[in-house]
Amino acid sequence: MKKLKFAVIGTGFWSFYQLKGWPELEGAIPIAFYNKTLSKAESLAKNFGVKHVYDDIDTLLDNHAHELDFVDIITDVDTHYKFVEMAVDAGIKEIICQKPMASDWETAKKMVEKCRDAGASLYIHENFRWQAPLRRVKEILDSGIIGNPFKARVSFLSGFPVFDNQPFLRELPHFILTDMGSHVLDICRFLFGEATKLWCQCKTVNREIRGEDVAVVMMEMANGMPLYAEMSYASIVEHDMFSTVNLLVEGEKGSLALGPGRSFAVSVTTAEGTRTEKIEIPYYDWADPDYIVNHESGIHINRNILDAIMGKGRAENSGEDNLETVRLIWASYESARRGKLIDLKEFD
Ligand code: 89Y
Repeated sequence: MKKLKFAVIGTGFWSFYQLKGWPELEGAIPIAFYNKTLSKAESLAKNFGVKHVYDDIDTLLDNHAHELDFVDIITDVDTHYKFVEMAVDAGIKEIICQKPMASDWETAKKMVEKCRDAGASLYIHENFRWQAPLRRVKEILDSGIIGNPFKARVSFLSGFPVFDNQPFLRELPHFILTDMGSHVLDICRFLFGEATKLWCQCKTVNREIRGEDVAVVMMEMANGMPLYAEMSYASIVEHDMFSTVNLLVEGEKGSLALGPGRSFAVSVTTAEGTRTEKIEIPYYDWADPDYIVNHESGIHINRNILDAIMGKGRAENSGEDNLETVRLIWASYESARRGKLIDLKEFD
């Protein structure tokens, strides 16, 4: 089987897990790494048997653009646009970029437009919706067993010391909605479709960080259903949810719950009673146990993107699709700033 060649742009904390997801699929092989600190790229390159290592992105693109099937951008959010633009200008037609797409709404729109105009496919690596328990939740909702959902709650409540592994998160002027809201709000869209209106309130509980660490978003979905989404890195709760979400969905014929915490238990309650199944997450020696369901989901999203690149299907997380999640993030900040309900038709 021909393996697609790719370059990794950015070899920080997340890149190791992202890279480990690729060999599980056997369809893609990294050939070059870029990082602004060369030593970091070199040590990762040793680990993955990659020969070409750069701290100058222009040289990487000059030397390899002609042979790359795609690039995988895993840098800090404020550099995403720059690297997408450089890859597009170098003629690369398949571009994967980590979430969140960009550090603001205008840049995210510009990124999607840039790729569209150049005929390049942009994929946003928004992996939470690919977590195995959430795929099972979707299957159960689609089966109709709980009937039409009439209200739902999606929660991410955690006190996990996330800043130890990713110190740059402390400095983000907008933290919780860009970092976790990308996941939580994308899951809301994945399970329940688009929202029409939202209201949001944010708080900073941890005084050692620049941005907010708590947000509550109330949405009205296109089908009229109210959806309450909450996310927090300031929570001291019995069942910490890192790094997944908990859910409660109520439908006309029953309800569905995911949780508590990291139990990966999906319970369906109908007039006949409650049936609970535990979703087993396969073991990978490279995955961090604290992030296991999150790291494992990387394999599934990579498979979906790889298939799309090879012309074998549609990628769920295209730039265009993810822009709708980004819209929710920035409409939430706008709502929090103005203390107002936002009509999403008017937020563009
Ligand atoms: O982006 C988040 C994720 O996927 O897991 C943890 C994280 O990196 C920081 O909240």
